[in-house]
Amino acid sequence: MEKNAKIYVAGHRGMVGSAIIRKLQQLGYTNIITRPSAEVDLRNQQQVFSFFEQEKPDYVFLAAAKVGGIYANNTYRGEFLYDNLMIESNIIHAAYVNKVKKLLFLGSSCIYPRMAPQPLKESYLLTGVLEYTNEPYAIAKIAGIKLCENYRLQYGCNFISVMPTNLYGPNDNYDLNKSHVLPALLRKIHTAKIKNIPTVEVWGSGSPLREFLHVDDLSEASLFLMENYSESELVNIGTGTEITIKDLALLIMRVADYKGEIIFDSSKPDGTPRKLMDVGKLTALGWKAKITLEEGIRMVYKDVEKMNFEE
Ligand code: GFB
Repeated sequence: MEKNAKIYVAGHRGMVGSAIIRKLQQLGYTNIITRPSAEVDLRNQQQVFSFFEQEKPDYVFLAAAKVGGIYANNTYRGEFLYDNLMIESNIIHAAYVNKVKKLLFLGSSCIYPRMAPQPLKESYLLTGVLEYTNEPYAIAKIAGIKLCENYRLQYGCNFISVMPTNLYGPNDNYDLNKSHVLPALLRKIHTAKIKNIPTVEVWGSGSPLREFLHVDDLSEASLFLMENYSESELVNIGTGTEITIKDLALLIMRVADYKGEIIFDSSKPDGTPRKLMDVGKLTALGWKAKITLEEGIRMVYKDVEKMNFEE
C-alpha cells in the first residue's frame, strides 16, 4: 500500500477497526477514510454503493460486523446472520464494482467445525457441523470468505480473508450481556475487588479452552497480510497457545490482585470445547504474535481500573 493511498476502514469505531487505524497512522498512512453509521448504514446497499462511487477507495479493511460473546450470539441470532451478511455483501460487491485494488475481510475462528481436530488448520473449513451457539455468525462469516474467494475466481479481485482467534484490547465491549469472556471477567473481577465481594461468577464449567490475541497484534498481522499475501485461501491469525476459562479467571484475579473465590454458573453454555488456531501458515509467511496474554491483560487492566461500571 502506498503511504498516500486511499484506505477505507469499515468498522472504525469497533475494537478491530480502531486498532487498524492506530496501526495505519503509526506507520504513516495519510489518507484513511471512515464513515459513521448514521451517515452510511453498511446494511443498506444504496448507501454503501453511493459511498464507494463517491470515494473510490484504493484499499479496504472490512472490520465492520455485528459481534458479541456467547450470550449475544445465541440470543440475537437473526441479527447476527442478517446484519453480517448485508454488511459484507454490500462492501465486497461495491469494492468489486469500484475496482478496489485490495480488500481484507476479517472473519473469526468460530467458522471451523465444532469438533474439528486441533489445532485448527485453514483446510478444515466446511468439513463438519458448526457450534450451535454461534452458528448464525459463523455462517455469515463463511459467506464472506466465499464471496472473497469467488470474486477472485470469477472477476480477478484481490480480496483476502483472515481469521482471528478470540480478541481483546482497547475499545472492547464491557456490557456483560454482549461481551466476550475476557472483558466480562475483567469487569466482574475488578468490581468484586473494589466492592469487597468474596465471590465472582464464571459462566459454564470453566473447562473450555480458548486462545486470546491482543488486538494490536491483530492489526499488525492484518497490515502484514495486506502487504504480503494475495491468495484465495484464508489465513489464521492467533498465538498458537490456549488456556482454560478457569485458568483465565485465575490469571485475571492475579493481575487484579483479587483474592476471592470463583463460582461456576452451569446454567450458562460452554460453547465450543476447544478452538486453537494452527498458525503455521502465518508463521511461514513471516509474522508472529508479540504480546503475551499476561502482558496484554496487564495493559488492558490499567484501562479497566479507570472505568466507571454501573451495576
Ligand atoms: O468469549 P465467549 O463469550 O465466546 O465465551 P466464545 C468463551 C467461554 O467463556 C465460554 C465462558 O465457555 C463462556 O461460557 N465464560 C465464562 C464467559 N464467564 C463468562 C462471562 O462472564 N461472559 C462470557 N461472554 N463468557 C464467541 C462466539 O464464542 O467467540 C463468536 O460466540 C465469536 O461467534 C467469538 O467467534 C470470537 O469463544 O464461546
